[in-house]
Order: sequence, then C-alpha cells, then structure tokens
Amino acid sequence: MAEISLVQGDIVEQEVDVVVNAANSGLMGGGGVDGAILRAGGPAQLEARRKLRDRIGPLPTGHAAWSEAGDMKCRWVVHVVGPVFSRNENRAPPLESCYREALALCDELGAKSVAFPAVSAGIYGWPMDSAADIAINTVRATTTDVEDVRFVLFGRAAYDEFSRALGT
Ligand code: AR6
Repeated sequence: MAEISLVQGDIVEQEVDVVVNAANSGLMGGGGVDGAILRAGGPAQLEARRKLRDRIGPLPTGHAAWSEAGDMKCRWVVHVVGPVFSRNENRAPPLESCYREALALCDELGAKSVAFPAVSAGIYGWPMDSAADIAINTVRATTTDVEDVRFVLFGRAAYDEFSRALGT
C-alpha cells in the first residue's frame, strides 16, 4: 500500500518519478498548475504533449494520459482532466477516476513515486475541503505498486484541508 504524505509547496520542484498535471482536454497548457508544469518542462514537454494530443485527440474529463516531462526533474507527466465543479450535479465520480487512472498509469510506467496537485480545486472551482476528501479517500481505496504518493499543495489553507482529510 502506498504511503501518503503532504507537502506545502510547488509541484514542479518535487523529485518524483511522475508529476500529475491538472490539465484541460486540449492538453496544450493553461493556467494554474498546468502552466507551471509546461514552463518547467520547456519546449521538449510541449512537443511531447503535441504528439500525445495528435495520437489520442482531446482527453475526456475523468481520464488520464502520460507524456514525457521534458526539462522537469521527473520522468513523466500524467495529465488528468478534472471536472469543473457544479452545485447541481454530482461530479465526484470523474474526479475520483482522475486519481484512479493516474495511479494505474503510474503502475504501467513502473513509477514508484508520484506527486499530485489538488485536481479541480483551482480554476475549476471545486471546494478544497471536498476536493481533499475525494483525493485522499480515492488514493487510499486504490490498489497500486506506487510506494510514495505525495500531495503537493499550494498554500496553507489547502495543506490544512488535506491534513484534516488524511487525519493527521
Ligand atoms: N504547485 C502545486 N499546486 C499548484 C501550483 C503549483 N505550481 N499551481 C497551482 N496550484 P488549477 P484545476 C494549485 O487551477 O482547478 C488550467 O488552466 C492551485 O492553487 O491548476 O483542475 C488547466 O489547463 C489549486 O489548489 O487546476 C485547466 O484548464 C490546484 O493546484 C484548468 O486550469 C489546482 O488548481 C484546471 O483547473
């Protein structure tokens, strides 16, 4: 079973096999964590993303796909597309699926360590307390060969919500 830990900081600085990106379906970059990961990965990651997109087309919400990381310290970036938060519709299932599919891809790649951001909890508007519960509960319930699962949170408030969800 994976050991889950929390870090307050910038996900692009993590020394892990895989960094998970909160992407959009187009896969070619955006704001938030996606922009930071693409800047850190440079032109080589942009090219890897272009090849991925040309091969698979738009990545649907709730799904994951990997590309090379370019100039980042990690070996691979696993892109997931979280759902936009809705008050009228329960979109927890696709958010859970982002974490499950990302871990399954890590297993295929043979990755032993992975850093996740709080998927959907920024531009996509998901309340941090609920995003944290879903992230932690889903990873706990997923069987994986990954040994080190790290949630990398931007800011104290996000860190505190994940800490509560983890029970630490
Ligand atoms: N390291 C760790 N966490 C970060 C970093 C970072 N460098 N930068 C932001 N966060 P978001 P989403 C936090 O908006 O809600 C993009 O345009 C941030 O504070 O990155 O899934 C994509 O292309 C928040 O807590 O992702 C999509 O269009 C969390 O990461 C859309 O945004 C996620 O915020 C995806 O929106």
